[in-house]
Amino acid sequence: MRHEPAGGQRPSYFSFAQPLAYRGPGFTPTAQEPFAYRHYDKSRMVMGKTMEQQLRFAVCYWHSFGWGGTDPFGDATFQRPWHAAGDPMEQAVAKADVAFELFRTVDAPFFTFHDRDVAPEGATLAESNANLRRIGDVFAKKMQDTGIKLLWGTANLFSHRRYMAGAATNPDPAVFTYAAGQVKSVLELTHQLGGDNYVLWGGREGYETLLNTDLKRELAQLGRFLNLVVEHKHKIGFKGQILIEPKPAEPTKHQYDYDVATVFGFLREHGLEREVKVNIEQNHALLAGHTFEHEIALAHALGIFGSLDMNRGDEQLGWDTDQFPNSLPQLALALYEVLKGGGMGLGGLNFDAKLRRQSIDPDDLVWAHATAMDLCARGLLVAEQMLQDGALQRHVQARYAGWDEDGGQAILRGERSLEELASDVDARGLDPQPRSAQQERLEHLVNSYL
Ligand code: XLS
Ligand code: NI
Ligand code: NI
Repeated sequence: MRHEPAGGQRPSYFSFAQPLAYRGPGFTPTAQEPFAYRHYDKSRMVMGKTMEQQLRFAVCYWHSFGWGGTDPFGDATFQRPWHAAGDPMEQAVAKADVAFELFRTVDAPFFTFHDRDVAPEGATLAESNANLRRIGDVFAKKMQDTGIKLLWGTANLFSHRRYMAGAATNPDPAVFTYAAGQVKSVLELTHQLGGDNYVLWGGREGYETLLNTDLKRELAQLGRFLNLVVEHKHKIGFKGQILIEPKPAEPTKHQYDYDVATVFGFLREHGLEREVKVNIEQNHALLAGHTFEHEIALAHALGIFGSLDMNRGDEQLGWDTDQFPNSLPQLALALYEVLKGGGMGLGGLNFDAKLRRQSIDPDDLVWAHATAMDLCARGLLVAEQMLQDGALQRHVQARYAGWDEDGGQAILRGERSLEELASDVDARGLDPQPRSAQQERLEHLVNSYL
């Protein structure tokens, strides 16, 4: 059954009514209404903001509308109408129609895109940028009509063969220059569309082998590039955040933006730690050997938390499988760190997640996003409970209480030398006794909120 959109000439791509409703935890699916939100009650207040404001969900363009379902061994499985032969600009508009239909259906307030997801590459950069502008106008109109906003834009500096040896880190300065031209165009469009962030993911900013790589030069080039982006941001008056998305590897063997800690060191080196923040992705954290919550907590601690790419990896597959999130404990712990650190700010929860390639029905896109949104909402409620109950935080405070006393504070202020501390041991007869860190008890406590 297909619904006709109001006043629409085009039959709807999905079989769900728009937008999906909130019906509460007791909702029972029926044939007429197979899905409703049980937890995502967008106007419900959670720690001083509505759920919609806390979560700031975004649908990404590349996985949901760009990718055809290929994998290293197989061709496209989805066969979307806009993937068929035809005028590329007309196909881009058809794709935008369906994209906005999905945003409205699942009731996601934001979207994200790369330039090449939304508009075709032309024969020259000028032509590619003009194509992007034309789709930008289509977006502007749709955004005005629907109230849907742009969480972030980004430039694809990794698909075309000119970028095979990197964009900013390319051994050829002409490629650096070309990438600069592309980023300028997407940054300006992001600004015009009122985007809250601009993201840089350096998929090819790394190396395959050190045998042909001058690592020192490449890092310097990357720092220069980022400085140019920040300068241009200020020049055009873009008030959003510039974000780097860390990832340790893939497609390159080594990626310079390895993880949050590495990016922070890089930003310090180039004087950008107050200008640039991070967009943290669950699956990338995992590939770097961290948990998602570790990366979030560290970014908050360093003052560079920017936004989140929501997805999940697979325990058996060691690559970026970008699956939709579906583990409540994982989400709750991640959102606990977000709330504890002060919330999402200008960032949001972007579903940088793709369907499995056998999920070929249009409605699979709705199921994937809507069920992930509902689970994130549930995770947020668990995180709220964890914070409001306060037992975890009280435990941590008690554990460090000694540092809040005069002696601990004097050490931290730099008022005690190593000699003074050494003589203190004898003078005070110090004999510190270990105390249990109670991990199992705390894990039990967390499970009691789920
Ligand atoms: C790829 C990245 C990519 C960025 C945007 O692994 O996650 O999708 O989010 O370029
Ligand atoms: Ni991502
Ligand atoms: Ni990724």
